[in-house]
Amino acid sequence: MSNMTNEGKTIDPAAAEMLSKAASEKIETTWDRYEKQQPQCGFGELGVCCRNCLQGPCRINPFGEPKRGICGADADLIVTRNLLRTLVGGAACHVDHAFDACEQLLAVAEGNAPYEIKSAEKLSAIARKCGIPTDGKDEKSLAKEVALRALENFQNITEEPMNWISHSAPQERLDVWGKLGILPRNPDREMRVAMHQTSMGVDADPVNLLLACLKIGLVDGYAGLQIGTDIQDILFGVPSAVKTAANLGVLEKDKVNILVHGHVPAVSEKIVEWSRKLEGEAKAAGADGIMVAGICCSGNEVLMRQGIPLATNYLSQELAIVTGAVDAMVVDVQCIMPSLAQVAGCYHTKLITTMPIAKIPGAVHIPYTPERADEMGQEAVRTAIKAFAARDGRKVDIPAHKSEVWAGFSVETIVGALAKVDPADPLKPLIDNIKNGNILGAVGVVGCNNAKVKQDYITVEMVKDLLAENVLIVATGCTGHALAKYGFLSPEGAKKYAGSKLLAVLTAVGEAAGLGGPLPPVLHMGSCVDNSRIGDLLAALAGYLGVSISQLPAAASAPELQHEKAVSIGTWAATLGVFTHCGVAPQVLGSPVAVKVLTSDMEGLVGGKFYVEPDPHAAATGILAHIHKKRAALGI
Ligand code: BF8
Ligand code: SF4
Repeated sequence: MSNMTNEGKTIDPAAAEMLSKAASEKIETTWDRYEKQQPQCGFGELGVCCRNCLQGPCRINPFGEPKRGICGADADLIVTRNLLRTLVGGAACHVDHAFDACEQLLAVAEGNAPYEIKSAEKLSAIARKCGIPTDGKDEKSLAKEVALRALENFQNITEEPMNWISHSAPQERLDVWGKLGILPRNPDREMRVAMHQTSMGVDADPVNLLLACLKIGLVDGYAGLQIGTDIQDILFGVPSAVKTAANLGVLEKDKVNILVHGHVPAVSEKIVEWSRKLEGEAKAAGADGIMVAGICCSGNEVLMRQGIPLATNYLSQELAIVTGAVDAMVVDVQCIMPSLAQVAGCYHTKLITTMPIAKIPGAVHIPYTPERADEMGQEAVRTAIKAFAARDGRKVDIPAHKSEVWAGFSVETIVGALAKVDPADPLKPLIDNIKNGNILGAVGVVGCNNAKVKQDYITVEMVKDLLAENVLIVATGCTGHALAKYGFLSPEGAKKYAGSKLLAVLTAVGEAAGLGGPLPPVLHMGSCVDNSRIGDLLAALAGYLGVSISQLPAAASAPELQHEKAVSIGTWAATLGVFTHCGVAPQVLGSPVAVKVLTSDMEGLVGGKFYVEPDPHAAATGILAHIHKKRAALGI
C-alpha cells in the first residue's frame, strides 16, 4: 500500500477518512496506482515519444542524441503532432456529447423520446440566434428546426464555417480566426483532417500543426461546448439558483443512495426523475427514501438544474463507494475510472453502465437510448433499491463532512440577479464595479483533479489569493466541486474569503436579488460543457464595452487539469483571447517551438496564450499581474 500520507494526497477531510478506511480494508485506490507508476516516463512527460508508425516507438533525447525519429521527425514535430491528437481526443468527447444532445432534441421533437422541452424561452432564444423565424410555430416544430440546424454542422461539405460558430461567436473573433484560416467547417471533417495531418509523413511544420490545434480548440468550443449547452438547456431547462450541499456527508445511512457519474444529463436527469417516482418502492424495501448525489460533471448537470447535492469530484470517485453506503453508481461516459468495478466488487454496490461505448467488465449494463430512457431510469433505480437490502451495515461509514452550496449560475441567472439592481441595463452594475475596481477582474477556474497533485490544493490556495484581491471567480467542472467542498459556494464563503470591496458588491447584488445576504464569491456555472456559458458571459461583457475579449481584465485557469478535454477547452479559451493558466504542464515541454508559440507568440495572433505555473500562490500572482496589465491598457 501507499507510502504517501493521506495529507499528501488530498486536502479533503472526507476523502482522507475514506483513504484510511480503504487502506484498512486493503482496497487499492488511484493514489496507490499512481505510486506504482513512479518514476513516470520522462519522454512521455515532455511529449517527445512518437508511436505514429510501426517503425517506432521513437523518442527524442532533449539533452543529446537522438535528435530525430527514424523518419526524421524532430522534437518540435513529434510534440505538436501529439498535441493535435490530444486535442482531437478531447474535442471528440464534447462533439460526440453535443451530437447526442441534438439527436435527443430531434427525437423529442418527433415524439420519439420521453423528455419534455423544459425551456420554451431558451428554444426561442436559440432559434433567434440561428436566424430561424419563431412566429406562429408550435414548440415541437420549432425544436425540430433547431435540432436540424445544429445537425447541419455535421453535414457541411462546403468551405463555409460551421453555422454554430457564426451564430455564437463575436464578429471580431470570427474576423481574427478567418484571417488565420482556423474557422472550422464541419467538426467531424476537421477532426478527420487533424488525424490525417498528424499521420506519418504528412505535415512536418510544427507551426502549421499548432494552427490546426487552435482550429480544433474552436471545434471543441463551438461544436462541443456551445451546441451541447444550448441544446441541453432547451431540453432540461436553463439553470436557476439552487441551494444544496457538497461532499460525502450528503450520503444518508437510512436511504437508498444512488450516485450519478459521468457527463450526460439525458441519463442523470432520468435517474433523478425515477428516484422521485419510485420513492414508495424504496420505503417498501425498508429505506427512508432515495438520495441521489453526483460525481464529476453528471453531478454538476443535475446540481445546476435539479439542486441535487454533489458527492465528490474526479480523484475521490472510488472513495465514494468505500463509504459502504452507495447502493448503485450509474455511469455514462468520460472520467469514469475503470477501477470502480473492483472497488464496487468489495461492497454490495452495483456499478451500472448505460452507454454503448462505455462498458466496464464487472458492471451491470442497462442500456440507454433516447427512446428507452424511462426503462433505463426505472431499471437502474430498482437495481439500487434491491441492492439496498444487501447492504452490510458493518461496512458503512459516511464521513460527516458537508458544506452548504449555492449554484445554478447560468448567464441567465447572473443577469437576472443584476437586473434586480438595474432592470433597464443589467450588465451596468457589473461593468461599473469592474471599472471602479470594486471587482478587480474575473477568472474562470475550471477543470479536473490530477493524481500528480494533492487533490483540490492548487485550486483552493489560488482561489483564496484571488478572492482576497477582489477578483470574482466563476467555476465549472471538478473545480466547482472542489470549491463547493470548502464553502466557497456559499454566502458564508463570501464573508470568509472575499476582499472587502468584492464583498460589498456581492452583498449589494445578493440583497437586491432577495437572497438576504451576499452572493457566493465563486459562481458555479456548471459542467465542463457549460464552459460555453463563461464564453457567452465574456462575449457579453466585451460587447458591452465595445472591446475584444482579450482586452478584458479576465483570465482562465485549470489548476489541476488531467483530461484531454481540459487541454482542448483550454485551447478554445486561449484562442478566444483569454490568458489561460495551467497548474499541470501539458506534455509539450520537449518542443521549444510549441512552448514559445503557446506561451508567447499566439498572443499576437489571437490575444490569448497559455501560462504554466504549478505553485498556487505564484499562479495567483501571475494572473493578478495580467489583470492589472489589462486594466491599465483600458485606462481603468
Ligand atoms: O468534464 S473536470 S475530471 S469530470 S474532464 Fe473530468 Fe476534468 Fe472532472 Fe467533467 Ni471536465
Ligand atoms: Fe518514429 Fe517517425 Fe514513425 Fe514517429 S512517425 S514512430 S518518429 S518513424
